[in-house]
Amino acid sequence: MELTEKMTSAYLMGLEEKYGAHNYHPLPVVLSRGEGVYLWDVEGKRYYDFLSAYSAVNQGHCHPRIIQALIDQAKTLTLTSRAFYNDSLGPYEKYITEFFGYDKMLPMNTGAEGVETALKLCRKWAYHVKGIQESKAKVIVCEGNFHGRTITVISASTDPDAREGFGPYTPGFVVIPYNNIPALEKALEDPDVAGFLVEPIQGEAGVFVPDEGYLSSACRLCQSKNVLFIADEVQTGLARTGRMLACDHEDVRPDMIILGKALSGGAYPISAVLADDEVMLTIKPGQHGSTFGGNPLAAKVAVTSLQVLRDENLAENAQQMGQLFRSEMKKIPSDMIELVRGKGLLNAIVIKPKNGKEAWDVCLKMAENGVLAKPTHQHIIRFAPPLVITQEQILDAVQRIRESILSFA
Ligand code: IF1
Repeated sequence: MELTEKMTSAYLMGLEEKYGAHNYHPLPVVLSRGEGVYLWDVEGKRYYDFLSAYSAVNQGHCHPRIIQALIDQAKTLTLTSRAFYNDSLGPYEKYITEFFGYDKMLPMNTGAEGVETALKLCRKWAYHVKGIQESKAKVIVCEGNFHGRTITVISASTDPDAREGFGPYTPGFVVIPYNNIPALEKALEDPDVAGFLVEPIQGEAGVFVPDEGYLSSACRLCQSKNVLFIADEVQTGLARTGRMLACDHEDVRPDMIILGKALSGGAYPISAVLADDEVMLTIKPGQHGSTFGGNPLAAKVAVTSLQVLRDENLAENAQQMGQLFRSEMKKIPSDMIELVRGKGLLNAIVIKPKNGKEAWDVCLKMAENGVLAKPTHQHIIRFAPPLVITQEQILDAVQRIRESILSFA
């Protein structure tokens, strides 16, 4: 394709600089095509995608079956609103509730909306089932959490960038340290606590994997205090960590599960909350919803996205390729790599700055060498490729990462 003035990376980055809000600081790469584990920029350079749109593209970019489902339904019926029934939502609800083993599912669009929905269900359940006094319900959250960007969700955040300057904040959140059972035990002594919202692995905080047993102990403690254990699996779910849900590693069955991102394979904003009737039926007609929630296009795309995860054994592949990735990364002879951690194909390295070079510089060098990843916080680089990645691709990508890091020696 002839690169006209209009198509260069520089020109396109200039457009965003001039006409777009500056709410991100992207790596200077302008992408124009994706397929499987690969992305191409406008100049035609190919990259391994080691971010997967923050784990929304677990099935690989533009998965043929997902795209075909999108196209077929897009030509048929995209949106009816929930003022009427449609022929796709019921089958989707049946499929996903049987897939994960829950009574019901409430369909939304973004992950943050899924978290907001879970918080509203938790509060309704608190007042109508647990018997907490109206407007007194509290939800426990963890330091370092990331659950989205709405004002209520950032009211639970401890990250200054996510929350400063957006007050006044939604009350009712109790913050405890992550991966700390005694702290949870103490917080659960408050009879007004209705729920514990937690990421099975803290993604944004830097892929913090809690101690073995943390999730199961936390879930048991919540059950003993009649408090809802709410797992935010928006990033860790859908095969990313080597099991269909990260909670599956400890055989934990949360009272509520929040899904998003890869629920559509990156083709469309789709999120979902799963719960049993005691919680789900506390919300009555007219008390919650959204224009696009549960639309026929999302329903067909979500079912196909889940089928692909299962048919292609992507959790198993994530488990195996993740182990290979971590073992190969640990062989890189560089004191810039302080540690390698993660589960399945949700991994991160902590970079020790060297000669003034830090994680951002490593990511720029990796981009030069054909691997895309981005720092989370200043010194941590998250590596999360699509779960369809092969052994050969892992080894090739690690070699490029190795060259990039050793170039700072
Ligand atoms: C951004 C972070 C990741 C999430 C969990 C809910 C949501 C997210 C565990 C909300 C979304 C995205 C949001 C995006 C970047 C990315 C991110 F860096 F922000 F923190 F992945 F770690 N729960 N995470 O990770 O889902 O509303 O975005 O669909 O806001 O910069 P959403």
